Amino acid sequence: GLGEHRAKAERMYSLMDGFLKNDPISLQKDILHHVEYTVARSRFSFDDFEAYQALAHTVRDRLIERWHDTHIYFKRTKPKRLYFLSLEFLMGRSLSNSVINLGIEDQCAEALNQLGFEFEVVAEQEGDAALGNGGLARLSACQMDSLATLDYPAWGYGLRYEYGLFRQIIVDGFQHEKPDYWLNFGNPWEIERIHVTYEVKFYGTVEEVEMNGEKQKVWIPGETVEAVAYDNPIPGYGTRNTINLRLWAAKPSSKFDLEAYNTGDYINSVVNRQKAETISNVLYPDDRSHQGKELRLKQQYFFVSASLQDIMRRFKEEHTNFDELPEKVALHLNDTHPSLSIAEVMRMLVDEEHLGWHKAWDIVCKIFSFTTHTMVTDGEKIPVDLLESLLPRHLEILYEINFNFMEELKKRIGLDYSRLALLSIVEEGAMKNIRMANLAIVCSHTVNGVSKLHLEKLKTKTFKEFYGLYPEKFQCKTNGVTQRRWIVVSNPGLRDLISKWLGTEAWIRDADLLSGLRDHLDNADFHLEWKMVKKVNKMRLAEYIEAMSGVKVSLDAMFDVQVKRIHEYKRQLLNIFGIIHRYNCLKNMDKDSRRKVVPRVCIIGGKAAPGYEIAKKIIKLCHAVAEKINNDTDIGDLLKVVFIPDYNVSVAELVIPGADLSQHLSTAGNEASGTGNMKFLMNGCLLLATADGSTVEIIEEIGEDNLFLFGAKVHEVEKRRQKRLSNLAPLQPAKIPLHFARVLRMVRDGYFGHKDYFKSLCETVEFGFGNDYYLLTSDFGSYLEAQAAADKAFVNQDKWTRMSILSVAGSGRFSSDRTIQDYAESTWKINPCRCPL
Ligand code: GPQ
Repeated sequence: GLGEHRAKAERMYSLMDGFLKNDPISLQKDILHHVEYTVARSRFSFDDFEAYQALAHTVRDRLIERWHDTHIYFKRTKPKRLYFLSLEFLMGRSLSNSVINLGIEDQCAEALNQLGFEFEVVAEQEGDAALGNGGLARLSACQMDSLATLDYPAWGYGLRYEYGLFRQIIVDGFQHEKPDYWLNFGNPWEIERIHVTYEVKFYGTVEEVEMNGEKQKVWIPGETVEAVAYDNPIPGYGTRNTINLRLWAAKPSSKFDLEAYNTGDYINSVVNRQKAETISNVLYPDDRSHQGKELRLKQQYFFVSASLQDIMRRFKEEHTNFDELPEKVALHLNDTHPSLSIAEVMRMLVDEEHLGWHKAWDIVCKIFSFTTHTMVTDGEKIPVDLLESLLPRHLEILYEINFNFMEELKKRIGLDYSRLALLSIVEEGAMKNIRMANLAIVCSHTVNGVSKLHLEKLKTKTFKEFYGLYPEKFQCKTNGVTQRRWIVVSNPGLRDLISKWLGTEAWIRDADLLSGLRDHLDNADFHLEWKMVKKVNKMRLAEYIEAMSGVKVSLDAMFDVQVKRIHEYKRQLLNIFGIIHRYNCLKNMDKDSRRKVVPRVCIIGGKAAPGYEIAKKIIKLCHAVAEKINNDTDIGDLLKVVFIPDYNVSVAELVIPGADLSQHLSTAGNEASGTGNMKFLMNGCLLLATADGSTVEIIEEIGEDNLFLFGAKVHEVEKRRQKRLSNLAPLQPAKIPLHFARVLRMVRDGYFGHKDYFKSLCETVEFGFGNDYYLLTSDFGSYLEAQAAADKAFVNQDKWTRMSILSVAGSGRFSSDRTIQDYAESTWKINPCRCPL
C-alpha cells in the first residue's frame, strides 16, 4: 500500500545521504572514485586524459540529479512543451560549459589542483561533439543553452551520428577529409537508454482495408529498424533546470531482414543487419546542398519517426484528447530537414488514431513552426521516386495535402496556373520533386527569418508568393549566440573584467547589462585592463598558430581573422586577393614608408564540403599565398598568412577571443544572418563587414563608425549583377580596377604556382566565364578602403580600445537568450517552468 511505498522511499533517501556535494573535498572523493571504478585506473597513477574522464563522470552525476528533478517537475506540472527538431547540433566540448552552468568551476579547479592537475589542461583533453556543419548547427546548440537557462520546458531531438563532421587535415596545402570517430574514447556526456527504443519502418506497400464500414489505408512496411535514445543533459545557468537533448542511434531490429532468416540464409542475414546501423552512421558534410540521396532521406525519416513516436507517447501519458495537442505540444522545424514530420504526424493521426483527415489537418496546422536559414530560393527537394519506394504512404499523404492546398488556392486566386505551379508542394517536370520549404510554409503557423534583412528578402523574393497568401505567418527572429559559451567559457579574462567593472555577474543571464560598460568608456585603468586581456588571448592564439603551422607571429601585429565554412558567397577569395594586394604594396614601398605600416597576421580557417571543388581551391590558394609571403625575408613581421586547419567549435573558442579584427565578407543579400560576427563582437573584436544579414542590426546597436563597413548594399547588388551581364562579351579592361586585375593576373599566371589548378578558380571572377556572380571586382576598391581604415584606427590604440569596448557594450541584443524569449512568447507560446531547488 501507500504507507509501505513511502517507508521504502524514505529509507532510500536516507541511504542516499541527500544530493551530491560540491565542495572541493567531496569532488575529489568522487573524482578518485571514478578513476578507480569507472575509468578503472589506479587512484595513485592517472594521466590528464584519465583525470578528464573521471571529472567528466563526476560532473555527469551532478547533471543527472538535476536532469531527473527537472523532468519529474515537468511531468508533475504538465506544461506545454517545445520540441526542437534539428538534424544538426554542434555542441563542441561539454566539460567547461557544464561546470560553469552548474556553478562549480572554482570547486572543480581546486579539487583538481589538490590532486595535482590543472583544470585548463584537463579540459583540453575533451574532443568536440561535431554533429553538424556550420552556423545552423551551432545555432541549435546556442539555443539549447538558452532554453535551459530561461527555464523553458523544451526538448531537443537529433541524430547520434557515429561519425561527426569530417576532420580536415592539410597535406601540401590541400584539404583532405578524415573520419571523425568521436565516440572512440567513450562519451561521458550521454546516457544510453536501452529501453527507450522505437521501431522505424521503411519501404513496403500501402493497402486499403475496411474498418467499421470505412475505407482505411494501411502501410505494410518492408523493413524495420530500431531507434535507441541517447540522452544528453543540457544544464541551464543560474537555475536547477537541466533539459534533454535526445539523439537517436539506429540498430538492427529483431525484425530486420526476416526474409533472409526465413530462407535459411543465416550468415547473410546477420551480415545484412549491419545495414540498419549505417542509417545514423555519418553526418552529411555538404553545408546547405542536399541532393536527393536515399540514405539522407532515410536519416531524415528515421529521425522524424523516432522523435514523433516519443513525443506522442509522452502526450498520451498525460492527455487523452488530441484536441489538446496544440495547447500542449509545439514542434519546431529547424530548416526544412525535419519537415517530413508534417506527413508523419498526419499519418499517425489519420491511420493510427483514426481522427479523420480534416480534423487531423486542423491540428497539424496549429502545432508546427518553421525557421529557414537561407536566402536562396532553390531549397531542399525530395525526388518523388525515392519517396515512392522508401515511404509510399507518406507520398500519398503529401499528394493529398497538396491536392487540398491547390483546391483551396484555386478558390482564392482562381486558375492562375503559373502561380499555382510556383506555390505547389509538388514540383512537376521530368523529375518530380517534393519541395520541402513549400510544405513547411503551408503547414506551419509561423515562418521565421533569422535577421530583419533575411525576413525582408523572404517576403519580397524567396517566398513572395507565400507572403501574399499568408502575410501573418512571417516573422523575424534575429539569431543570437550564448554569452555563456562565447564569453564565459572561452574568454575567462574578459568575463572577470566585465564582472569587475559592472560590479555584477548578472550579465551572464541578462546580456543587456553589458551596455553598462559604456559608463567606463574613458577610464584609463579600464582601458589598460581591457588591452591586457586581449594581449593574453593573443598570446594563447600565437602559441597555437606556431604549434599548428610553425609560423611565428608578432603580438604587436593586428590579428585579422576570417573563420567560417568556405563558400564562394562568403568571399574568402576577396580576403586572399586583398592579402596579395597588401603584399604588392609592401614590396613596392621604401624603407621609410614600411616603418609606418601596421603589421598584420591574416588568419583564415574553415572547411570545404568534400565535393565543392572551388572551395577546395580557395583553401589551396590560401596556402600557396602563405608560403610565398611567409618566406619572403623582405616582408618579415609586416605580413604573415596563416591557415588554421580543422576549424571547429573548440578552435573557435581559442581564435575568437584572440582576434583584433574579423572579416564577414558575404556579398550583400546572401548571408541569412551570420552568427560568427556576434561572437567576435562579444569578444571586443572589431568587424570588417558588408551590410549583410545580422551585421545590419549590429550597426543599429553600435553605429556605423564602430566597424569597417564596405561593399555594395543589397539594393545595389541586383543592379550591378544586371550591368555585369549586359557588358558580358567584351572584357573591358578599363572597367576592371587596376589593382584587382593585377592580383588576378598574378594568380592566373602562376606567381603562386599551380597555374593550371587555379585557372578555374580565377574564371569564377572573370567575364565570359563565371562572370563574377559574387561581385568581387566591383567591391574590391571599397574593400581596400575599409582595410586602410582599419589600419589607421589600429595606430590609435586609444581609439581602437574605445571601439572594442563599445562593441562588447552593444552586443547584448545578440544573446540567444533574447532570440529564445522571442520565439517562446510569439511563436511557441510556452512559459518558463522552473524546477524548485
Ligand atoms: N546556414 Cl541553409 C548553415 O549554416 N547551413 C545551412 O545549410 C544553411 C544556413 C546558416 C546561414 O548561412 C547563416 O547565415 C545563419 O546565421 C545560420 O545558418 C544560422 O541561422
